[in-house]
Amino acid sequence: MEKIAAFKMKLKPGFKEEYKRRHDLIWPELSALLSENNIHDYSIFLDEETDILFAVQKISGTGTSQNLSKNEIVKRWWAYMADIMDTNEDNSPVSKPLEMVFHLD
Ligand code: RM4
Repeated sequence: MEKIAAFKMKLKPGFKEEYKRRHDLIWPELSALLSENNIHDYSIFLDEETDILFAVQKISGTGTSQNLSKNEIVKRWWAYMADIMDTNEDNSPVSKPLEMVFHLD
């Protein structure tokens, strides 16, 4: 059963262009991994006032993109992104799940 998941992350100040550049060049193996894990329609928005990144994605598997922390491709991607994002000890982005409060099909 497909559902919409959202979460927020935090960008380091001043890195909007670099963040976009890296994501425009997202690794094909990461794209493929997300698709294989039934994660689609994945968008990330930036609130420039707070540097908060708002991520939304459709999921129909067991979890979101943030639940793939055991995968080597994800670990490499997170390490690559760690210099421009707020991260945990393991380089994973600090991510907070967000509750859906409205949805209109
Ligand atoms: C984000 C963050 C997420 C990842 C996307 C592709 O900056 O690293 O965990 O799923 O990129």
